[in-house]
Amino acid sequence: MKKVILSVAVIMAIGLTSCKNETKQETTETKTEVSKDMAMVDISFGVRGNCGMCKKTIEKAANKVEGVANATWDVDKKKIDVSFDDAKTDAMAIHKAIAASGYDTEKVSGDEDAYSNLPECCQYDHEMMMNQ
Ligand SMILES: [Cu+2]
Repeated sequence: MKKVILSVAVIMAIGLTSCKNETKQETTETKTEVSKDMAMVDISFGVRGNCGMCKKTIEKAANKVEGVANATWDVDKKKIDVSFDDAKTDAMAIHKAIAASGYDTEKVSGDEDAYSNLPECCQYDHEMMMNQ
């Protein structure tokens, strides 16, 4: 009798686990469909910076903005490409987030405190040409 109860419990546990897995998969699929429907906007604008460390800081700041899907800064061109959901944010919010991390953009100058806290090699020239 105990064995029967045990095997019933095992079957139920397996059943529950597989149910959970199926639910998870469905949720993922739904999410993918939603993101396909989102209106993504691509923009690019100038951002001053020097090196790979700047790249990390700038991209991290841009990616932190809710609605930003992807941000890539080009060290040679001093330019960032950003894809974002324009229902959630706008270009100005991204400019401001990057400026708050210490970096000049075309529209907003970098926060001075954040700039002075950057590693010395990252303290770029404020006269530097950008968006080349
Ligand atoms: Cu740097």
